[in-house]
Amino acid sequence: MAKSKATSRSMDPATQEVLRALEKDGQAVDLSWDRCDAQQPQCGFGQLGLCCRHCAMGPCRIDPFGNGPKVGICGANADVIAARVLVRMIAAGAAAHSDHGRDVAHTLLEAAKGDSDYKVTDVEKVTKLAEEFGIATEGASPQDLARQVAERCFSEYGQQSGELLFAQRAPEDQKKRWRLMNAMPRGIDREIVEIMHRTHIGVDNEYKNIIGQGVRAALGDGWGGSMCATELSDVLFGRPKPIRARVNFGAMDPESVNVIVHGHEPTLSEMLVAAAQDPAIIKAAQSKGAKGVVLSGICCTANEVLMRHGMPIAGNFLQQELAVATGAVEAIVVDVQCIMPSLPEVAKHYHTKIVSTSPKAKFEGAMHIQFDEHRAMEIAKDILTAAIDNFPNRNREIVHIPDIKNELVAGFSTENVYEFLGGRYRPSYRPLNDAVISGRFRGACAIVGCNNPKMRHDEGHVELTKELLANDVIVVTTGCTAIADAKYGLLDPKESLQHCGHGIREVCRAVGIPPVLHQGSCVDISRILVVLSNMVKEGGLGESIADLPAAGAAPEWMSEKAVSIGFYVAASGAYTVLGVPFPVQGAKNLTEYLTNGMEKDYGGKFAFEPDPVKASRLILDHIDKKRQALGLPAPMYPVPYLGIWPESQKSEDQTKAELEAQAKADPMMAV
Ligand code: BF8
Ligand code: SF4
Repeated sequence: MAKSKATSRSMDPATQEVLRALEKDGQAVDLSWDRCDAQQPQCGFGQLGLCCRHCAMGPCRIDPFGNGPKVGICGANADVIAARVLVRMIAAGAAAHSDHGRDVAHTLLEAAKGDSDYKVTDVEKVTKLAEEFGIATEGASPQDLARQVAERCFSEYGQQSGELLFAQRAPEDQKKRWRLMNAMPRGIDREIVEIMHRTHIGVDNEYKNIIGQGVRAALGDGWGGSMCATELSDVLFGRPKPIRARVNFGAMDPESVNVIVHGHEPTLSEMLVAAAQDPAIIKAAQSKGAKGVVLSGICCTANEVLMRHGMPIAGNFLQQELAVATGAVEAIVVDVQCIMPSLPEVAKHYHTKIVSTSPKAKFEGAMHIQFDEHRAMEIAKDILTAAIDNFPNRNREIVHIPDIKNELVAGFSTENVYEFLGGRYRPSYRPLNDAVISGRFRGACAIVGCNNPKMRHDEGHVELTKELLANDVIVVTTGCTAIADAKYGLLDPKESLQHCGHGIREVCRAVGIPPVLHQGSCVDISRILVVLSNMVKEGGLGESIADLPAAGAAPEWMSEKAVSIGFYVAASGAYTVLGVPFPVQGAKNLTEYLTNGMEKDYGGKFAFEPDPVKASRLILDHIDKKRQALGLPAPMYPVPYLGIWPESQKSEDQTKAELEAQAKADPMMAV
């Protein structure tokens, strides 16, 4: 028998188990890993960013070895070609996030008009947003405020000049840089359109200028479209609160109708959660011989509903086809983004119905039940009924749900992060800053992003997270990274502690939070931007995000949205380490700029490093450099990787004695 590929494809035991079961059955299900193998060797020109098909004189390609053409037919050189390709990725990514935000604004507007099944849930938040937008709040009803806030957000999309409102949340120093670089976003849509204009043949032919517009559009995503999506979702569905949940395939139930929500927008899935609790729906499921309906999720729709309702997560991006292959899923309900077109094809081997719901995202072979917020509850029930009716079609002989699941705590928002780290009696960012200043936390890192079949599933996320925790770097996370880390217990307040250094362990133990804070879906990386800005404003850690001992990482990224995220994170001042390089390495000047020169302009820059341990060293070196620049001490406790601090490390014994003394003096170990 051929050697199993399961172990090399994924580090997740549940994923491996389904892969092995498929191999054993000799089932001809084509998976992303198989298709990735079939694509090898992948085009070197594409990987290096050296091909262009922006006009019909082309396609053109540049010889990376200098033996063939050095420019395209129009004369564009490698730097221009690669920069154009890259910023078009930003345009697509920023468009995807921002359009999601626009849809949430639309839903809020309809809710405010009392014209749909949705309502304004978080009155405090909508009032705060109204104040931030300069809207008069006195005497105004929550609906009225919500309407004005939604309309104001809409106008941010179409604004032609000026500066985005949410971008004002950034530290002054960062805003100054953006203005100086002409990178302050004027309007969310405008910057995306301008990328498309500038990358048309014969327009912008200077690579740094092209990247400048990419930065501007990406900032319009992070500090605009994504932030709208996050903030308005909070208004509609409530701010997340720390909540327990389960993750991985074992969260599904072999005796129940399993429905998976997959994609990105929370609107329909919020309704599905409510509909699944309807006694009539449960009764209908029971009438077909099922125990009930179990709703779980994949990708960011899952993260949205997890954050607010503790809905279980079935898996992350690379698990979507395998969820079908458990044979136990009656329906996968999809909306937009990161949904593999292969799903209906995989589903042909099983009874699973793929139900598309967005007019923007249809799939050949899927059942389409179009979402309409005016009839949201009715549609949610229709979908669940279709799934329930499909239950008797399940082939029980092939059902294989790995009995593997983990506990996690999610639900950290910009607001409650400081409540936790600040304690109930002094909710501010001060204690968090003090923990960093004292060296109890060496620094902070945001680890985010996708899975990519070019890399061993989850390994980049999990290994990098573990390395950083061991070195007392607190981690914030979103998206598929959060799901990956959760599967290994890193979001479980107890189980995770074994991976942490002394500093993080004592804080997390005292306040009862995990050392990896799940902040939501990928649009919720906007929460991380606000947390970082608030840390700067709190004082003692420099004048801008670029001064913080902090970094960002996307170990397994694959989507264009991740390119936009990478750019708004780096251009907001954070050192950003990518496990998969941007397709630019054939363009020498551009690569040098992204990995070095752009730091001078924006405060942050990129590094490409697929090895998670090496990536952690880059991040720790960066954090240490920033600590040193701020005049901060060495990490408080011994850490496995010393970086620049070998001289000042205390011995393990010293630390132990100190810890014991401290525990006696203050059992709560106040930060
Ligand atoms: O927006 S991390 S694979 S699911 S793109 Fe997609 Fe990547 Fe997952 Fe969320 Ni984000
Ligand atoms: Fe070739 Fe220039 Fe056309 Fe690109 S824009 S395909 S490099 S001629």
